[in-house]
Amino acid sequence: MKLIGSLASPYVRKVRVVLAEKMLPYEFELENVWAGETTIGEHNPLRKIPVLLLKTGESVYDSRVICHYLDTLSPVCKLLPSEERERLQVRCWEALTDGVLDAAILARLEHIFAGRTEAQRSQAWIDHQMQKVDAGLAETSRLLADRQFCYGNQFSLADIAVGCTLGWLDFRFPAIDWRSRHPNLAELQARLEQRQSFIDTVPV
Ligand code: GSF
Repeated sequence: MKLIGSLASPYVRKVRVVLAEKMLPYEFELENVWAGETTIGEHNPLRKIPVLLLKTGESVYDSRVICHYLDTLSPVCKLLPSEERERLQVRCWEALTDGVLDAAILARLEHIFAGRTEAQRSQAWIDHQMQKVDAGLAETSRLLADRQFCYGNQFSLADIAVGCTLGWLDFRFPAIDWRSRHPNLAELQARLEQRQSFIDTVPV
């Protein structure tokens, strides 16, 4: 398998952490989707990373689809429960925390997207997105409460997804003081950051 992605993308990081936790071998190809000469469109018409290329030549996207597929490939470190109702809960965690990322990335793009001038930038749009980030983090913290893991009594895809979101916020939005607002998320993140899979995929 070959994973196409970048070292900074939190969605790609989620997939890399899953691959590491499940001890699945893969090739990693770096791609800058923002460069004019990007060829990512050959594998994903949406021109987004991550993309997983299977040995059959098929391409798989997006990160959630990839992670759910990877979990079926090996019994090592099961990341999604086998019972459908429980799987739904883990998927909801992932949707919530990926949604925080989606909003934060839209806000960031409003600042950095090439071709956008200062005058074209909409503070109202940025505020709209950042409200979602705040509300999503508050809900994540409420759902975690005083538990050690996001879902149930063991490490799952929910923890990986939340950890990648919080790690990316530290990377791109260091001014957001989510740790003092949500000490339980800070504790979760401190535990996650000790895992080798997280250490090996710190965003740069
Ligand atoms: C989001 C992927 C994404 O936005 C997923 O895979 O989970 N729901 C998808 N990737 C970004 C890179 S990043 O911000 O992590 C991307 O490829 N953006 C290129 C574009 O043209 O939007």
